[in-house]
Amino acid sequence: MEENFEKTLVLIKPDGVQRKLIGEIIDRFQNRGLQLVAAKMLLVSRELAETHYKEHKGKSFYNGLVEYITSAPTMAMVWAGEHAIEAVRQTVGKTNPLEAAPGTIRHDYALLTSRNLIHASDSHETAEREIALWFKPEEICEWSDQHHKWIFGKN
Ligand code: 3AN
Repeated sequence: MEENFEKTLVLIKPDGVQRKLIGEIIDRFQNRGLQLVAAKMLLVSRELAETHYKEHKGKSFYNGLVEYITSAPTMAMVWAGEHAIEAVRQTVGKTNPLEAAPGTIRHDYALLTSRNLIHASDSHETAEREIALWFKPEEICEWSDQHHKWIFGKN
């Protein structure tokens, strides 16, 4: 496996699920060449939400953030590929949808930071911790992607 091959956690938060954007969001990552290796829909418990967002505890938006993520089902996924962490963050766009570049998911489908549709891991350490928090090892499906050499080929 290439040295830059990474896995990253992506959550389609309750606004994305309710607004029927799951297909569109999955399409964007797949079209880019990323590989889906785990997926499940769940109603997030308060405990999971608080652990996931623990670095925001004490901030003005923390309680609202926990309410939001636990309010309706979330679609949790793991995406893989070379530089997947950076590539996913780029496709998602900046935290504030008004600052997100045109063509990014947050720009194209959202207007407010408090309803910005997606969570994506922001570093190697975070990705590792978050994948382990949301998925059991046996829920991650390592499969051989036949398009791999056409997406990650080197000349
Ligand atoms: P990102 O999701 O882009 O990594 P973080 O980690 O700074 O951004 O924030 C996590 C989540 O907290 C955001 N996706 C958003 O839902 C919420 N959030 C962050 N800042 C604010 C804010 N100022 N007001 C409301 N919600 C916020």
